[in-house]
Amino acid sequence: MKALEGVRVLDMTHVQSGPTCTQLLAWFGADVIKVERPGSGDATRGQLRDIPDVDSLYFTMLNHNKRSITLNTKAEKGKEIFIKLIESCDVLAENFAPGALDRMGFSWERIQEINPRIIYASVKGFGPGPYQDCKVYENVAQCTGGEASTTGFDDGPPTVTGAQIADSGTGLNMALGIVTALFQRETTGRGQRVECAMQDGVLNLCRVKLRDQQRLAHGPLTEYPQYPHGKFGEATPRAGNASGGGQPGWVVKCKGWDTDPDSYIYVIAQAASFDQLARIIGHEDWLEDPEWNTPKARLPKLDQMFDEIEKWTMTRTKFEIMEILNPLNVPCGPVLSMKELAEEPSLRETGTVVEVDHPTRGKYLTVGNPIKLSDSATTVTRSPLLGEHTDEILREILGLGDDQIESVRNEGAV
Ligand code: CAO
Repeated sequence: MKALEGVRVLDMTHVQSGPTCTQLLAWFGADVIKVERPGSGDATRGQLRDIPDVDSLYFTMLNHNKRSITLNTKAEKGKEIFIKLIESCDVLAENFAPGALDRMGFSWERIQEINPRIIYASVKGFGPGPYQDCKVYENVAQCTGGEASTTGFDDGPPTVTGAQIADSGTGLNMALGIVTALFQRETTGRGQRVECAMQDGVLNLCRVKLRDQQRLAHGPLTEYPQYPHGKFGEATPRAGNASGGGQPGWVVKCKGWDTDPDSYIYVIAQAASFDQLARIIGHEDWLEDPEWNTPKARLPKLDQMFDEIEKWTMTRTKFEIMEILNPLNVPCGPVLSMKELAEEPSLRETGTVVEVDHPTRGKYLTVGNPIKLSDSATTVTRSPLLGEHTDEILREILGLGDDQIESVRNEGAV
């Protein structure tokens, strides 16, 4: 039995943030019914296509283990079917532009009237406030949530990150919100509203930068590369590759860096293992030198320290360094390319990278469930074709017969 078996989700999500959430619920065993507009479906089916007329990887990698029904929720007959689906589902998840569901005639009040036990969960770009009506995509939220202003180098522009912290990050938040609401429903018997703003989600992940904003009032941020030679302004600056924690860290070059753009490793020069690090890089002299042998003494010259570390790391590959430094308790991590991650056998073994077969695309790789439950193992199954389960759902959940299905189809509702 899967953890969420018996939970039925009416999935009105599209693009990335919402589908990330409902895919997780599906991986935990929920029956996720993806409602898509007849004809086109989720816009990502056709975006960034690598193979003509085949669902894109963008879509397939976000919609595993779901069923798809096409339904025009703006048509009268479509609304009737939608109401029946609301009645029979535990969760309604959506991430349309603000007010879209209301405009279809389905406000939270109306949804509760139809099914008081339903959990109605939404992702929006912003919470209540001046921007609440805005449409938002990933990088917009990275900019408005504090990520961009704090990422990049001091002398460069604000930088967005390749990790989809706003979309997939907020999807994770919504999944937790839904499961928590389901848990509370066990006691109250009532559903509730779950609202997740992408700006809030990004800011939550930038918590340490708001920490640093407040520390600025009490002096320079000594672990930032701006210290001691550069200037601090009024806001948390961009910290390059400096560690966000209390131990200094930086990305340094490894053997092969001049031809391989990913020949780098992140090294953390934590106090607890500094002696071992100094010895291995050939700086035993630092151990007795008061200019170097305390964290405080090293702080104003972290750039110099990492230059010395780099002289050593440039003589070894990133994997050799991993083998050498870890036994010395020096935390470090090779910069792994997507190619290396895709080929890593241990990630295949744990189901974090999975090969999936698709009827029109063939085999492709995806990222499986990053959350492993011992009693609810995840099996990743392919994403549905557009409307693949329309008849099945109309029959099974609405109890329609062949003639009725034919009739709603002729009306253009599905
Ligand atoms: N039947 C009938 N109509 C449907 C439908 C269906 N099954 N599914 C969607 N529609 C309609 C919607 O009701 C909406 O109509 P109105 O404009 O008349 O209300 C319309 O399709 C388009 O929906 P949208 O406005 O959400 O889509 P968009 O492409 O213009 O905007 C996005 C996309 C992502 C910017 C917007 O949905 C948004 O801001 N969502 C919230 C934030 C979010 O999740 N962003 C992350 C996206 S991932 O990068």
